[in-house]
Amino acid sequence: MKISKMTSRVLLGAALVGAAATVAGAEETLRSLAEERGRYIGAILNSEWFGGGWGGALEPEFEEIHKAQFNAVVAENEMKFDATEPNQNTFSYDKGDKMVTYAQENKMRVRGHALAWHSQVPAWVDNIRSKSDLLNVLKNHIDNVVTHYKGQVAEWDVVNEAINDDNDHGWRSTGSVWFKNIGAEFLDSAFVWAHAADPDAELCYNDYAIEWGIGEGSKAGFLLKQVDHWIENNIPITCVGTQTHIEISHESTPANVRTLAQELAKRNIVLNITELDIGFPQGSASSLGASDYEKQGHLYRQFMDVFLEEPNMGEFMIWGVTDAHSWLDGSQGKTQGLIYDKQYNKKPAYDSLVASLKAHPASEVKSPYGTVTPADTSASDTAAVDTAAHDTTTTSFIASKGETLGMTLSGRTLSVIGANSAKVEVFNLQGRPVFSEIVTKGSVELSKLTNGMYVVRIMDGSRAMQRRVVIK
Ligand code: 9MR
Repeated sequence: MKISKMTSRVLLGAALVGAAATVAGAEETLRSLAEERGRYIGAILNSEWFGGGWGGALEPEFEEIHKAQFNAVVAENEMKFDATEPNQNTFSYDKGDKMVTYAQENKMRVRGHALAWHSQVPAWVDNIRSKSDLLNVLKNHIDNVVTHYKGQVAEWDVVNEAINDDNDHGWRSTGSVWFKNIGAEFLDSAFVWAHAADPDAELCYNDYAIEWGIGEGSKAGFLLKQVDHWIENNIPITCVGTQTHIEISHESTPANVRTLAQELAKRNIVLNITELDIGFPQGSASSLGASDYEKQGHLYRQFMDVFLEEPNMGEFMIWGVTDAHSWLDGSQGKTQGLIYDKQYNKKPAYDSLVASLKAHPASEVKSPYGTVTPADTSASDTAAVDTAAHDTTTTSFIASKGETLGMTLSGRTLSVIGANSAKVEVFNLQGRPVFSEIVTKGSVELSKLTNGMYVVRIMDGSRAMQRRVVIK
């Protein structure tokens, strides 16, 4: 295992706390409130912002709000297959790179969306029929894209929308070049290849309509069985994304998301809300009144309540910022689903999110990214080893350079580098401690842990480091 690179976990935490510092004393925002709670709140980015589209560049308010209110981003279209590999083995990263640069400048976490998806694949892929050719294409795509963004994209939607919409709730069989020609193994392979390309990235299965309960015949019920299959077979999935494109009448969905989160928590899997919008019926905009927007706010709040109360939820991503620019009006028969109106005024939904955040004190909100929150954006430098100073009065880690502390994992033997004696702690993905020992002879056997992913923290006096490991 290489230790000459800061872990993505350090980078992510760095983004969280580093940005919190910049807003200290400044106006309270969704971002500052989420950061205090160790959570991410985000919205899409799109190339229109960077010029062109929607009849021109976006209004300046878009970017101002985006930077102030969010600490996470996802590209609306620019990291999809058709955007990143428009011609075979010719990769195009310009637009995605711009977004990553913007995210880094503004200390935001980046979600990568999406590697294996039936939609938005270029014609050259859709025309391939040979299983082995397609496996090669998918592997090459994942290798290249994930490697390009290694250490910069914290989390990938490795597979997107692969479950059928029909009531049989098997895998999507029509319209998917991947499933039709490869079969279900394309999903397993995609996770394995993404993990090989960036072992520190969180890897998600992302889908819509999994906010409809986990009962017999449900998409989420089918997904849970697949998650069990993946865990049993050491397929490196770490998270599920519930897109949550819903309508104002879908009042049961927040409770369903809670149920799904709790089921996934039993499996050590994080649940993120990845594409939230709550639309009204198309054409209704002119007749909507204050009570309608209050109702929309109430639903937004319930999602935020669930998000903050379930310890294995980490990201709350909204599929847009303002109703002036949303995919809903164009293609979904829905409208007015976001938290800013067309004139960039905050809607009741915005206030509801703030109210929910304030109602959940930071001390009571757990973070799925472990109990540790690394700071200092300088952590994005490639230091010689992962290092951090541990502040014992809080659970936060403060990254510092120039120290040498590291670890290697070989099989189940964890070796400490750069310290004669150190405390080794292992946490599951919910941040719960599962192992703790003072190591005096350089290494420790993690023999009692079940197979899976963990966060290992090593402390030697004021020096500390952590990284995610996979135990097989
Ligand atoms: O918002 C995206 C829109 O601009 C694209 O035209 C559309 C094409 O498929 O994809 C939209 O984003 C989708 C996302 O990638 C996956 N989940 C559903 C989103 C809304 O359709």
